[in-house]
Amino acid sequence: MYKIDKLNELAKVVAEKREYNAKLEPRRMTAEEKDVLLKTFHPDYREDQFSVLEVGENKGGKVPTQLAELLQGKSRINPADVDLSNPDYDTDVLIIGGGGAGSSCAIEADNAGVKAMIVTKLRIGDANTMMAEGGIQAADKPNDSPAIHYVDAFGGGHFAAKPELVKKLVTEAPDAIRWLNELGVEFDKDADGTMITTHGGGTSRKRMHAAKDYSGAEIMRTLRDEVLNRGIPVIDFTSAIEIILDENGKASGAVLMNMETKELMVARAKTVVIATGGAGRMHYQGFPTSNHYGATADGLVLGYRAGAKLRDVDTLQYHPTGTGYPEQIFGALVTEKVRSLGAKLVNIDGEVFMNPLETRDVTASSIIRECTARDKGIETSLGKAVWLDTPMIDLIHGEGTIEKRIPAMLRMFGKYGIDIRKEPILVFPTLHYQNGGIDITDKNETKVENLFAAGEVAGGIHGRNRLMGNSLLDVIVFGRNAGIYAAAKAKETATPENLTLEHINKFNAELEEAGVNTGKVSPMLLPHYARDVK
Ligand code: MEZ
Repeated sequence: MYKIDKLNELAKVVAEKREYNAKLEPRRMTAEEKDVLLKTFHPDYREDQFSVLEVGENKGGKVPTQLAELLQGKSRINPADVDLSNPDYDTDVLIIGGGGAGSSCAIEADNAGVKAMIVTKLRIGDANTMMAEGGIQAADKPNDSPAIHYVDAFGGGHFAAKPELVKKLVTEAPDAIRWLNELGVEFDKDADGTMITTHGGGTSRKRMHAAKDYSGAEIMRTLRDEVLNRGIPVIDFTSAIEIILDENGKASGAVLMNMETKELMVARAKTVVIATGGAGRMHYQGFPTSNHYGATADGLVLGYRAGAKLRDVDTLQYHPTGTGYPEQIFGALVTEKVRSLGAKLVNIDGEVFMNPLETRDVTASSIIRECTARDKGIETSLGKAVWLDTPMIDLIHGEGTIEKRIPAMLRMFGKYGIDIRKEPILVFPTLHYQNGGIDITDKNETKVENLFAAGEVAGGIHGRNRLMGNSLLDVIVFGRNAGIYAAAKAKETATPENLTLEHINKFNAELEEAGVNTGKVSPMLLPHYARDVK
């Protein structure tokens, strides 16, 4: 039976070995070792948790079972009930999603001189961007280069990403940092103004730029201010529930739903950008999540029903260090920066069981192995976990480092009486990121003409595993590009006529023909434990 006193007792073992462990340099695993580890312990390899799609562009493809239920779910609307002849909104670029990608997109579309409009089911900034902690990668130091960043990111993603997307990600990274810096993001800098950079798992150079351990919140604050200061319209508490096409199958707007009144509205647009973020709140395989409340895979559903193709959606990222204890913050993110700063992962015997800066899939799998097959986890009220020896940071870098570099972590645990400067913390993997998504070109185009995608909802950038700090980077690089390309396309597109939702009838007919009835209505919009939004 789990007891707090017992935990405190076990933590003493970690303290006793701290000095010794701090000096250890655990070896990296070989490629073969990683391969076996992943196949045995990574949740992506649990075949019983996946289903094969029976309709749509990815027919025959494997996706998590909960996602299959939504992708093959019923629309929230009967197309016959929606009057498309008199749109409530008319714009050039309709951006679905008010996170980092949607906001960056809106700013660039605005720069291009077109009318852009954001629609978001919660409020602008209520997004995974806001939740990102540790930093954003960019190879902008003399010892680094986009080519080295490319090798890290492409290799870290098991060579499964689209090379042209990785190239774009890394080559445009330095400019993304410059852009954010000029917009007003308060990056950590040395006294001479040089940006402070650190390592992340799988990076061969220190290229993680951060604003303490609330980098995403700082970036989102800046982007949100910029969108609002420019007067770009933001329709909040309003979700997009279907993409509208025109008679030629081009994206031409979206059906919107007011989240409180359930009133339906129509937004007509020359181009549409899906920037709805991820899927952590699907809690695949019963995992807790580090994600924002609205991360329910909506964009995948919107895109799929309209005819877009998905890729790599059978691969999810379980961030190795979700909070394992206490209950109030179970699954909340413990930033990788904690490990970048030197804290090591330790088992019940006080043993450092791996190099803490292996890539995330490998680290998560090692922790799962420690807690299952090796039975070296620490039992809490919530299951097993391993130690992350946070006091090691001040031991290595000097007193005050934790307070200065990871104040949000100090505060988050401090609220529950845990002083991470003095005590190790308990961690276990948490559902963090959707590695795949809507298949895009290097111009953010989907398979549906005039339909673009950006940010976590887009696939192909990270392959089958994403490195720390490449997500904040992705939302900026591909968010900005989406704004540029969607605006350019809007300029050469006439106001769409003959809007239609016939593709929904067709999709329903396909489902019926295949005998698929998942009993789910989609997009989901809010987690299953939210107040009913049906
Ligand atoms: O990119 C991320 O997911 C990130 C920066 C997370 C973190 O550990 O802080």
